Amino acid sequence: MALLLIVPPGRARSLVRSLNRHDPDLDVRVWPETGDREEIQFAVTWNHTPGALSGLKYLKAVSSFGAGVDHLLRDPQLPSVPVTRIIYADLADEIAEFITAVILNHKRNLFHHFQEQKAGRWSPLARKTMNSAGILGLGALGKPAARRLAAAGFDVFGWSRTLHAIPGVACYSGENGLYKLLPHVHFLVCMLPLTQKTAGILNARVFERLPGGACLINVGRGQHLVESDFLAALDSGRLGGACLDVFDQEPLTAGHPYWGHPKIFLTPHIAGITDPDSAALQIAENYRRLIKGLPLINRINRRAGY
Ligand code: OXD
Repeated sequence: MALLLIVPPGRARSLVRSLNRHDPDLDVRVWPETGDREEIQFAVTWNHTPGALSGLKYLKAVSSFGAGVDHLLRDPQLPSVPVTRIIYADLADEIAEFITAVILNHKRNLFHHFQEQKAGRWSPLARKTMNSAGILGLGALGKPAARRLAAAGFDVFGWSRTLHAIPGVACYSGENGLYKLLPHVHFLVCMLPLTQKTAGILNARVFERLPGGACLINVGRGQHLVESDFLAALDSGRLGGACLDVFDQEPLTAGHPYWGHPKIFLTPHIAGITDPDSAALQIAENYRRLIKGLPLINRINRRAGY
């Protein structure tokens, strides 16, 4: 029985090292060196080439090497086996910290003042009166972010497919719920999984309901955002700024209008970076469970898409 890794080359070595530390008996193979494909029962992938898993006759489960599983589910030849993902408290904390940092920077005009410093100008700006945040997606990552922003003194609103109850967070669900929440939020944070229902959810209908000058933070997926609507909302002032951590195509293509846009702060998908050691712990655990026929941890609902 073997475990196959199809992960970016820069991440494979440390993941193998951590897996071997957690379980020295694991037979780990790194794509494309699969060895005997009939021995592979568990695969861990990040953005694998569609079809890469289809010839694995005895595959019993697949894990995403990350929190999102959209890259797996878009493979039309994905074998019909359980799918899991990597999620742990420190990752949720890291993402909540990133969102809080971006929000506080925007509110306190720190990016502006850094630009002014570079230009040798002394131009003080008072903090913005932006005191509310709306989190789209209240799963394992969204909830801690909502709690952290509430603890930082923001009025926090949350939206999800099914209604949640989180102390200190005004929760909404459904399309009507989304439209009710939007006028209240100065910072709109997308933490949704990418599914057929959420693709393109950040569109003109949403932007026009936000208060003028609101700030968008997207740590979900690039495909959540309708680019033309987004650029129009920035140009009209409906959106006063945005932080994008995720893009349709990663790395973001050279010459893309986002790179030089004065209202966009962009980061290269670093809001939360899967730690190989924490990932290895979960992968090794699920591998053990697979062998023993026990339920897998962090299993997703393939039909729901997350
Ligand atoms: C993700 C990740 O799913 O980086 O975006 O884990």
